Amino acid sequence: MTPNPIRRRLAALALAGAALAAPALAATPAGAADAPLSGKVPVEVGDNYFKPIDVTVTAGSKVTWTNKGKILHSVKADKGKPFAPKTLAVKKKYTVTFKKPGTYGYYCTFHGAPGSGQHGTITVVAATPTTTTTSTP
Ligand SMILES: [Cu+2]
Repeated sequence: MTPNPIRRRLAALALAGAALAAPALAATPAGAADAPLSGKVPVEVGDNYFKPIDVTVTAGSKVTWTNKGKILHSVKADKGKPFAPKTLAVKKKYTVTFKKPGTYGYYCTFHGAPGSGQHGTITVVAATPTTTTTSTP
């Protein structure tokens, strides 16, 4: 039996396809980084940091801070009261639903201050569907 030439050709095409797909995948993170998150959005509270530091969500999203560190932390808005301040013991969670678009800086009262130290930002954008960057199926 001789090897099936059509099979060979298909295999070659599959390899070529994989090679072509690679640059497309590499190109996506640049745009995806700025895309707002929605639904349930986790933020890690570590020992003297928030991760990610800056989060962009759509209005109506729930942001949940979880203290994954070994010491006590807190979450308090830089100014005003867009949400109630909260002290977070180890392993505790705190969820806030952000309804109004805006930029909300917050900090840990033990290890930060407005705009510095253990500090983070939640940016809330209107929930209108602006997914124009969706790639072809
Ligand atoms: Cu802290």
